[in-house]
Amino acid sequence: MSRIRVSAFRWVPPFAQGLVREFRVRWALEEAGLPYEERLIGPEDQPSESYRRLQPFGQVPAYEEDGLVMFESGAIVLHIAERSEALMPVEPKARARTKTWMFAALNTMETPIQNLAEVDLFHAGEEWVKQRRPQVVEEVRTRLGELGKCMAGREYLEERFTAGDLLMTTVLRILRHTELLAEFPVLDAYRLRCEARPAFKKAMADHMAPFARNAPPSR
Ligand SMILES: N[C@@H](CCC(=O)N[C@@H](CS)C(=O)NCC(=O)O)C(=O)O
Repeated sequence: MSRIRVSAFRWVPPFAQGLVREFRVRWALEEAGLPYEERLIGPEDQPSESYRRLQPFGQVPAYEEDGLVMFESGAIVLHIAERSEALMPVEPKARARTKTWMFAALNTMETPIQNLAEVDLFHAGEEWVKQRRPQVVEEVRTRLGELGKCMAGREYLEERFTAGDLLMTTVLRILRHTELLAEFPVLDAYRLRCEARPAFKKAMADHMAPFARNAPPSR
């Protein structure tokens, strides 16, 4: 069996805990039943030459497997999904649809949702935010409304859980600091359905464990 290693932050502030992108990879590996090790890093590692060889932008996740090095959570999840029926059906059209939803999650949905997270979590209270935020919220609402229509009467984006749902759930979770998802009960129920999966829970416990161990002493 191949030896897989995934980079993760040793510690992040509470607002980011549960949202760091390496969680997607942990969840995919759990769904696929593939064991892995974590490579915990800190701010001192991010600019280092050795880490940049794994992740050119100094971010997490980086993924190592038998001499293969990958970065970008979406590409890594795709790599795992391509050899796991738990994440991607075998039938060619169903595979193409799975990939379609993976890109929709990361491109169409995550872009406006991440914009809102940036505004709220990194720039709260700044003068320009007062002007810009209402428009950003409307962009998110529009996309949630459209996705909600696709999900009406369905349990998953396609006939069964796939890597598309995995990525979509991790994107919808970014809105947890707002009430926006609650405006679309079908989407909130969908998120909860995906989060109830045993693989999600195991991956989340493993994602959170280093933060508890490495929390800075409170001042
Ligand atoms: N598109 C990248 C984004 C990765 C990313 O934004 N990682 C964040 C944590 S969620 C990070 O490492 N931030 C630190 C930094 O950018 O310096 C992916 O999906 O892998």
